[in-house]
Amino acid sequence: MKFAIPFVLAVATAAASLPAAAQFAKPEDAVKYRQSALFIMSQHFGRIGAMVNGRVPYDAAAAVQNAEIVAEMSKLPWAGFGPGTDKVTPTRAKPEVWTEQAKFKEHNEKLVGETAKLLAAAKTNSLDNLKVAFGSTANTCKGCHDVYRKD
Ligand code: ASC
Repeated sequence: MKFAIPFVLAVATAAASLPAAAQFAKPEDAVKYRQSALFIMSQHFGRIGAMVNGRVPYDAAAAVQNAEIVAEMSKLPWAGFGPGTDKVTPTRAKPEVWTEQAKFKEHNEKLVGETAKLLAAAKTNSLDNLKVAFGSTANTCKGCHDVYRKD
């Protein structure tokens, strides 16, 4: 299935503005949703990483397109960690996600802020700016994974 990026972004934006809880028919859907959003985010973040690390040539327009998707996707996974979703397997999420909700939320908000900065950096059309923002965003991913992900 192929969706135009504006459509995906419109859906993502609409979803992000809804209340976080009780939008899923069953907990398994919530888990699939959060894992899917994280997967899409990592694919597009990885494409920026390939440019930043010189594995593919720097393409300013592609960097912006990828960063737009990363920034939108970063808003989505958190709705999928609601009550009851801690019992669904398989998952790499640690129980602390649910027992330390306020701290976990701080990590969520940090990531959303970092990906907005990543997009802003991409729009400057400067590879140097992109490198800095990519590194900072990657550290934010890792900072949460180190505490809340099993591997
Ligand atoms: C990625 C990806 C992550 C982060 C993390 C950064 O591309 O899939 O989980 O970057 O590795 O430290």
